[in-house]
Amino acid sequence: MSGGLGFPEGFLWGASTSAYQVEGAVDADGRGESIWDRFCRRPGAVEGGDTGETACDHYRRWRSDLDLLGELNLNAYRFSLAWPRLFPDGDGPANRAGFDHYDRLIDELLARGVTPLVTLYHWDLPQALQDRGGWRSRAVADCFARYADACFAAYGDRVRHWVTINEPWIVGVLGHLLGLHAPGEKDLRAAVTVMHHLLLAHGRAVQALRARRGEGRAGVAFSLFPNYPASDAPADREASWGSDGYVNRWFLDPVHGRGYPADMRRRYERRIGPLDMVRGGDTDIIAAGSDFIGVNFYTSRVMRAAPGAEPFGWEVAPTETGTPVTDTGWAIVPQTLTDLLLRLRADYGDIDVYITENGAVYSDGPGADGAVHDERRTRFLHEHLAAAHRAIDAGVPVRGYFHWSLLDNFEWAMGYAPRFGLVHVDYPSQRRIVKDSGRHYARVAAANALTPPGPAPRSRDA
Ligand code: IFM
Repeated sequence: MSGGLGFPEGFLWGASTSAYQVEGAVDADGRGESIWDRFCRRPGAVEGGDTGETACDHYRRWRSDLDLLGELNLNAYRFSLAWPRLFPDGDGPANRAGFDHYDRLIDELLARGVTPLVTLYHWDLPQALQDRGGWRSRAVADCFARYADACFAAYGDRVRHWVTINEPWIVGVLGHLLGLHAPGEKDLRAAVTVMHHLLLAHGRAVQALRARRGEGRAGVAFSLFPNYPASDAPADREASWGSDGYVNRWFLDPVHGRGYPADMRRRYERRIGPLDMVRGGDTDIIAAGSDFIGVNFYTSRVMRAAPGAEPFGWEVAPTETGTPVTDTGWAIVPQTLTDLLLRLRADYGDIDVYITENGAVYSDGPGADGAVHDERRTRFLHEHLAAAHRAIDAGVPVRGYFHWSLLDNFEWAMGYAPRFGLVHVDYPSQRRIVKDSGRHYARVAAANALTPPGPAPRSRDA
């Protein structure tokens, strides 16, 4: 550590994307259909009828997008492999053109001195597997293990960092309980089954990675939300602890060797009966030995009791007046990231942590001078890096930070309106403009230290 607000030597400074959100080119080079291609065609499923058909055209523009990483001085890039590009039918013959695409991308990253952090599953399940039951089917966890192993075989000589599954809670709850994400189901039992199979898939993939005896390291990127009670009332404290079980412990505990938390098991059993999707030996597979915790952090939850509220009789309390929020209304309380990181070490030990996502929606676009003065994102970024730094100072082994996102992109059911990028994308022309926040981040990454957000030099078109 270089002292002051310096970060540890070798710290990974990165940005994240995911295939369906940026690649476009959904019919190119033999790619198969994904559940998101299908879901986007469902009337009313996505704001404005948007789809990932073109997105940021990253599949074709990836080289110039890597130039942007250079402009931001980043030494790491997190992206996901599109399963349907590699195995168009999910589990059938491999698609050489798909494998070649990521081969080139990985080689070019390494040639530029950028460490790839590769996500295997960021929500674009091959539709052919959905037709066989999707993640509700235990067999899909086996398909995932074969897919993961093929990726380890193809890229494991160059890729050391693997995120197996991105945000199993979101896949379960938004995709299978609330129907807001693909495949659009609304059934609590399906959600719990899916979440279990995702964790099983993670464990099976880790076993496959270990069997190769290489240097690869793997972890899950969890969507983590620190929870706080709205008051000292026992019912609110119970709501906060229960919510922590629902969104955090249900995933962290089994993956990190503690098994499913008993309080949450009871809650689910009361609602859906026996959890017979969890078979003997599963929890050992799930705990097969992750090498790091991936933290996707956006906001925290202040919880209060709400008898009758689905699914467990609690709700998120309204954000207190005066608390800053993003343009999607998510409360910004950076200290809660420090709390979360400290808690991970207290509960799960000295395991490495990567902040695999952190970011905010701000809709600022180019001004009259052609630059994007997204002062609020710069502040958000700066305050969250300071929060991570406090945890590092207290001894939490945070090894890297990946901002969500490199580019404005397809924000799932919300379409293209929410903008998360360090780089602005003008979708009709596909022109990129590095935002002021990106320039601030570039200075921090170059210094490996948190420098004060200064006046940004004029942005130029990429
Ligand atoms: O865009 C998503 C990403 O795909 C998963 N994590 C949260 C981001 C912002 O909502």
